[in-house]
Amino acid sequence: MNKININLDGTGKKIGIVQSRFNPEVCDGLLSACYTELLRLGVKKEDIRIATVPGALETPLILQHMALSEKYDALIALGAIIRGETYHFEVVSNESARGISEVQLNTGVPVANAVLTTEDDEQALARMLVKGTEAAQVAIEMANLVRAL
Ligand code: INI
Repeated sequence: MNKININLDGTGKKIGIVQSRFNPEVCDGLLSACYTELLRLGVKKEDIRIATVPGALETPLILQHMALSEKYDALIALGAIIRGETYHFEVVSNESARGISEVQLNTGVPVANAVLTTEDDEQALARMLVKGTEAAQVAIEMANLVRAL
């Protein structure tokens, strides 16, 4: 079988992160876990660029700019949309997820989506470290997979 192995080696990879500032405690937790994991996987500090945006709805535009710059092997979206704090939870969740998916499909640059959507703060705080760590792994795996094809 000519199956491509999962490759989590981040050596030499250039990563762009877009971090939302809405629900900052959760977003900082996501970033901290994500950054730590990227370093553990072998990405150099100087190869990680971080941009912040006001909220999850602004994230796709900045991802798109990063993707079109051709400077990055993969991108990561970090954010938190919490139902208890918004009347338009569905709009923000759906539009942000749609925009993030569109960026990767339209540009060919992988985007790991770690925009949490939860019922309340407690759920978001409980998930942020795992989600941030997973986002780093997804970004490196997808960057290596795209390169291997
Ligand atoms: N943005 C978020 O990232 N999370 C939220 O929970 C949220 N709520 O609750 O509304 C949110 N709204 C702001 C939105 O992303 C935009 O920044 C705003 O609409 C301006 O364009």
